[in-house]
Amino acid sequence: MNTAPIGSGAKRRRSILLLVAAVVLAAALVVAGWFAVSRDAGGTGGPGGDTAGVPKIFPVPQHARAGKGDPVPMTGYVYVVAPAGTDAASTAAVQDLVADAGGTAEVVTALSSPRDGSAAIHLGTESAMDPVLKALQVDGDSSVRDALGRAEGYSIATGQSDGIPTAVLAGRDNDGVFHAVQTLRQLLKDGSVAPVLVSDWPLMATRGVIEGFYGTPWSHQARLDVIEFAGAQKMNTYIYSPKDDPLLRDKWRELYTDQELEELQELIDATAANHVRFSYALSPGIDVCYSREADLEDAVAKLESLYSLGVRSFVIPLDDIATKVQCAEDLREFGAGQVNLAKAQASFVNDVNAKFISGKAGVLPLETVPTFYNGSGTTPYKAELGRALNPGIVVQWTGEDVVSHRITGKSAETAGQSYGTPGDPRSIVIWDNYPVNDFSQDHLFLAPVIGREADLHRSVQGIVTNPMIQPYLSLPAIFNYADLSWNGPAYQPATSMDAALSLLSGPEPEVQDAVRAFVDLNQDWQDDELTPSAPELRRDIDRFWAEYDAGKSPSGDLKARAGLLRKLPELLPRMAEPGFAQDGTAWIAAAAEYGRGVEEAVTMLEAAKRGDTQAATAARRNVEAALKTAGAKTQPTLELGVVTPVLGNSELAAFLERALQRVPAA
Ligand code: LTM
Repeated sequence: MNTAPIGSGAKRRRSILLLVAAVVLAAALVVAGWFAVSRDAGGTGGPGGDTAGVPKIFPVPQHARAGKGDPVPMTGYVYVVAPAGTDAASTAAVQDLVADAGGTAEVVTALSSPRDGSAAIHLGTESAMDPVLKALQVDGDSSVRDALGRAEGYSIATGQSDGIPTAVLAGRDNDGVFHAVQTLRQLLKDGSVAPVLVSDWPLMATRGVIEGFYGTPWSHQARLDVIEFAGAQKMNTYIYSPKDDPLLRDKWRELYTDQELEELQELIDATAANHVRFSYALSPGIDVCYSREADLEDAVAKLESLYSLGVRSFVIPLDDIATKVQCAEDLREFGAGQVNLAKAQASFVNDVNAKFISGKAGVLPLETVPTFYNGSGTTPYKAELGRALNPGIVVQWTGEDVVSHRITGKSAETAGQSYGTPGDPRSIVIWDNYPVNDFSQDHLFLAPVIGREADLHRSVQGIVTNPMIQPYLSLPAIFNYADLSWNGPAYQPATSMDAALSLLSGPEPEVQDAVRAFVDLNQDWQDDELTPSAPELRRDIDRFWAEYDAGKSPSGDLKARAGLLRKLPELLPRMAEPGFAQDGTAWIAAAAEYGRGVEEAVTMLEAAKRGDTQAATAARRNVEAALKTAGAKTQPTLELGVVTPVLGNSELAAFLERALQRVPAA
């Protein structure tokens, strides 16, 4: 499908990000759960005292409390104090924030004699920020020390320094500084930063997106947009692994053309600017001969070509391939059977590790996806892989199932043991197959991420989401995963989803309602207990029939919802993220048609009740026409041809059918 962007990326993205402050206010309170399965609204702010006046922040920080003193104004003259070596992207982002707030930013490396009426934002890493933290009297705060002692941690404090209102953004490292800026964006409200003390760090080291689905790979622009979105939500990983990119799989030996390298370079640069690591995944398993020197050399040459573009993270996925070795050399060297497949794969991946990864400064540990990548219990394959694979190599694992409804820490721990050796469990990254829809390309999965245990960070190195073929429709789930992986115990699915939808919708109330009505129609993810299909619509339909059958005049909720659905094609393109509507064109058109059909069905039922056969017959024809149009095949796919977009569990079609049965043709 066409996933090309609408409008100018940077401008559009900025407008989305500026809405964060409005978004976060929309979040409601909830009860925290051991499992992140609650669909109630939830809270944010983290422990650590009074949060009155502190805007909601997503991902929920570890500590956030109201600070002393006055807000720091951003509407006047603002010094952006960035000592030499401060992350350039963070400094530029702060400048933009000040400009967007209506202020004038001057970037300086140190502050002396600030002008009257000015304010300052200091940003930089720990030691450079120490004097300001001291001036604001938070240098001894235990939460600040905690944050600045952890990778990617940061603290934001406000107060008076050098005689002017001041905010400090101190990071443990440059990633931490960048994360602090993302939080600052959410703290900025009505032109000033509320007095706060935020101390924050991620609970998972790896947080991100794996473009790992079958179907049309994302467009270049979509990748750039998702990477920027992920960085703004404090994710740090984008794994480039689309199944239908021939140069990653079928033609894995082929090197990229100069033009392809240029495009990749742009992506790699974008990830760096957004403090997201670009991880390159080469999948040679389709026809690799694990013991053939030439194949090893080809794999290393391909990885080298990416290394020279600046990539420092690599994966060798071996999923969805033959479950036995395929060439005569491998049969001779390792023998047949799954244990020997594990031996052959471990030998190949170890060789890539030895020949390519080891000895290269700054390259992260190699990752692989085993051919048997789900289930936690031991098997002869896993035991052999665990024994033979270099212990430093990380395994990606999908949970107990390929698409796992629930993932627990216990199960992840067991998987670590099964893919490791006794006493030395392997480091696991969860490849989470939600909201991926390649196995159900007529559906969209817009339900919040649920069923992932809040304490998963204790058992795994990280989690990456495998998204839908539709990049922009995947943003709500990506937002959820960012929250879940940063601070699992504070993650509340409904609250996080509500914040995501507000952010993506933008400020118009009618658009916000329309987005939620559309999202309600696309909740149906395999397990009705976890993700009840179209709950709001079902409530309105049930109420309609109850009232109608009782001879009462139906309350109108269903009709109002139908009217909103009919207007979706007009309303959803007005979202702050217009890619959402473009991705969903076929589903939106079908929903609008069903909306029209429901309105006609209500008219038909009412006409029939009062004995107006002529009006009922006319409306009946319209209902039939809507059913037909909504059921048309309109969604192109890569391998399945054009399919009918399905909404939820077809509740709308079922309602129309039921209404038609009530009013037989005259
Ligand atoms: O999940 C893994 C490791 N591999 C594939 C994915 O590429 C695919 O997107 C998902 C969902 O269909 N299932 C897989 O087996």
